[in-house]
Amino acid sequence: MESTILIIDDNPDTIRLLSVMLRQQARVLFATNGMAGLEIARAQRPNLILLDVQMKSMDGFAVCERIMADPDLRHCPVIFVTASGGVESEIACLDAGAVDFITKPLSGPVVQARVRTHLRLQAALASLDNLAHKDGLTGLHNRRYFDEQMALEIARHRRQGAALGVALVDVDHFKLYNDHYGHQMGDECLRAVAQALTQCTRRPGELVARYGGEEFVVLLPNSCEEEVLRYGDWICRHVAALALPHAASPVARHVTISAGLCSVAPDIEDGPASLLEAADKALYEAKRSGRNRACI
Ligand code: GH3
Ligand code: MG
Ligand code: MG
Ligand code: MG
Repeated sequence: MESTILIIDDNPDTIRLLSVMLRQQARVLFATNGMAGLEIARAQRPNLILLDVQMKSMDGFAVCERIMADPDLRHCPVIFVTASGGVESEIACLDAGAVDFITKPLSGPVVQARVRTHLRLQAALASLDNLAHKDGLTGLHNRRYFDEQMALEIARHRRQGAALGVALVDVDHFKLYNDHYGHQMGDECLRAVAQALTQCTRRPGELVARYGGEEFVVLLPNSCEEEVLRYGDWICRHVAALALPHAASPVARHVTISAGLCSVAPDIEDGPASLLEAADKALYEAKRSGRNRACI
């Protein structure tokens, strides 16, 4: 896939020059001031940013600081483009969080070589990040990522005194599914359930992850008991409505899920374990009372 580079520079001549140098290597976007650059970066998620140091309204250091403070952008490498060489300016650029800097006057081969190196590094890091945080079978986030996010969300909800919801989802009689249809079809079924759960996300901040085996977990920020229950009913109905055949199921002729829910305004005592434990108890109740349902 083609890489995207964003050039932020207040001098149109520099933008033109850099665009010509880089257009063989990547799709090039540009902005002529910091604010516009940040907006484009958030919308387009470039693979690399070339950032002018001296700009009128907001200088390159201020732009870089905002990039580094933005969780969605801070993994995007920044190369400063600076007129003033010298040790101090180089150190200032690297201290600001840039991966590299290029000094003017610009040399085509130097710009291309540095950009090539950093695009390669960025791609390698992105693929490592993907391996560390995604589940290979379903493409959902994995448990490691979920645990990290849940700890952050608990801290945030505790500060704000807001209710945080959790749903533990488990496919009903999945062992019988595998026994009847084979492991490969079982994998397909897990992918379909994962996709259905993703379709049921409504708000930004909701996170669906594969918790392990045929279990999924959903983090529902700012959700009270009533909202969490509504969500639980919805996903159970949505998965049942896929009508994936499950001839061996004692519950229905198709694949169903059970969901264990909880919603609390976390206090000092509540860590991830206590919320998950509450959801797990509710899941047990959903299983015990007949499956294909959500309990809280
Ligand atoms: P219950 O309704 O009580 O949840 O019954 P169950 O059969 O779903 O529960 P159980 O824990 O006995 O079985 C889970 C099964 O899920 C067993 C395991 O082989 C299967 N499983 C776990 N991970 C995978 C996977 O990645 N692919 C496939 N195909 N099967 C998996
Ligand atoms: Mg400038
Ligand atoms: Mg299970
Ligand atoms: Mg199960």
